[in-house]
Amino acid sequence: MPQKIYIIGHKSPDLDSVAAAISYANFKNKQKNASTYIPAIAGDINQVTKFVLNKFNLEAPEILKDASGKKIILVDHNELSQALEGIGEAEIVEILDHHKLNFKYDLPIAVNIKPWGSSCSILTQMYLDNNIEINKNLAGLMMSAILDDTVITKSPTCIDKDKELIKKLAVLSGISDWKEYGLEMFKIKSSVKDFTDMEIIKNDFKDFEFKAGKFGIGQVETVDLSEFDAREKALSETMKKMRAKEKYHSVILVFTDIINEDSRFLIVSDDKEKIAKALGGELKNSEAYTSRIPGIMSRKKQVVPLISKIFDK
Ligand SMILES: [Mn+2]
Repeated sequence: MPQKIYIIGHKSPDLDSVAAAISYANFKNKQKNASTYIPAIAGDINQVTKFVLNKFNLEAPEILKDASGKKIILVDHNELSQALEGIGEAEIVEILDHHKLNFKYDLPIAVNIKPWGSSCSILTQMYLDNNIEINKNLAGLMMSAILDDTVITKSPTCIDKDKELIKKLAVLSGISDWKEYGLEMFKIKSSVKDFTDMEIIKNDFKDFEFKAGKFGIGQVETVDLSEFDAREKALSETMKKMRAKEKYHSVILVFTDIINEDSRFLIVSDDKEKIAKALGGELKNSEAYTSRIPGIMSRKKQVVPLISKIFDK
């Protein structure tokens, strides 16, 4: 029996973490080796992932609830606080990622981290370098993930390599106008009217361990920020409950307007003034909404470094 190795992205899976698991498992299974690679996800897929999988006739990977005793390849994350349950009792065999490294392990393992716009950019380049065919649907999936992570190339995390790969994948997938297609994706991401407050918060939410404590930072990328005006009080109440229950130092929700290319923040913390200041903004009202902060679009490259500068020393 070939041994099974699961390839899995982070909790609250976004499109890139799902697409990276699917495309890396396919890549590995195309190569001659004794193992079977199984794409997996650490939770339910979000609405844009559903749309993209459906569009390209692909199935959602199986949900893996517990990693204990399993062989695991982590994609699109390396901080164990973001990984699925039981990861401490799993055998991690490899990491492929594009986030800051915060990982310690007792054994030598293969680590492939590049400061590129998405995990699927790294994977697309690996397919090209190894002359492995990228079929139409896989090309569409990986292109969609790069467009999602780079906010249709507008994010400061997007590099020239990402743009080059998007163009190649656009040809392979038969989607000629990738910008228009990207906007269609982001309109789907923005439609959260039917979501509960908790669903909005948890839709794209990550934990970060800083010296001051655990921060939970969620992000909503939208084409219309005003959709959230009426919900700010309810959202902050839910975040307060979450903070108490799960012992967060702070819970922050980032609302990013991808058209205006700015963000505003809802902050639940004893240090909300300090956090708003660290982000370059100020608190607007009692619900701790900041003013719009121009140019801030990336949690990874802007929000987390600005906060860790103050709270991780
Ligand atoms: Mn990613």
